[in-house]
Amino acid sequence: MATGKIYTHLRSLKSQQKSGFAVLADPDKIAPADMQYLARLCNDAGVDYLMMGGSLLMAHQMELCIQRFKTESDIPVILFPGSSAQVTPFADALLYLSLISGRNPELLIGQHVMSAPQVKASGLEVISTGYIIIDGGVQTSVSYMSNTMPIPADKPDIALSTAWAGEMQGKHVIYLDAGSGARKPVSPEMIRKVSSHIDIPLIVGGGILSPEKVYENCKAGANLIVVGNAIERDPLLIRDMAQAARAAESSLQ
Ligand code: 1GP
Repeated sequence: MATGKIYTHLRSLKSQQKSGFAVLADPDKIAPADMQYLARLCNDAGVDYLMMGGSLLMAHQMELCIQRFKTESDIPVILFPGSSAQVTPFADALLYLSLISGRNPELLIGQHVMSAPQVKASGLEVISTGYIIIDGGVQTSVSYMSNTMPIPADKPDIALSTAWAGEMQGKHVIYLDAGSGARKPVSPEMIRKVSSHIDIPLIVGGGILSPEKVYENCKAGANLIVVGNAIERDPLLIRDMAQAARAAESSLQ
């Protein structure tokens, strides 16, 4: 059983049928100079986590972004890496993603072997993640870059079977992702089906645009909601989205 601080929190959300909220910042899209403003918004909204990661990493400013964020906030930073080049000890934790909806051996185990010495030495809390891509109605960066086919959006049984396989392999969390900028986010039906049949925390992201959608997904059983694009466009959404995640949790008690 993993015992890190962040995983313990995610497990407690699961066992209490609660939900948290994470803001995803893409280091290629945000400037280090904007990180302190983002940190203050996250503090005021009671955001649970900042996630950092992207498909490319051309700007090479991720570490600086994390450092700037941390000058203003104690909110833990979780890496959501597009590749092993995005592993840095400046963060607090790492979603150690295995793309179990795909059949690309590099993303199931290859990159993990290559980066294992670096990850071991990093001191990061490692959260083993069964990463499942769901068709979001448009080709997203993640499905193109990973060269894998997403699970059809109307096949919750395949999503559940994949999540079960991940859980039985010992993954710590399952992440259902419609992909950044998805036209259709993961459906509440699929979230409910997967969440109600697994004992590990469920993270959900991709194409979530409104606080109402956050609320609906939390009610369906998501334990952590991740939003990137919508917040890039309108950072003031952070407050209402974080509030929606909290409201859904309290009405479940
Ligand atoms: C995290 O990839 C998503 O799972 C983020 O998606 O940028 O569409 O919110 P958005």
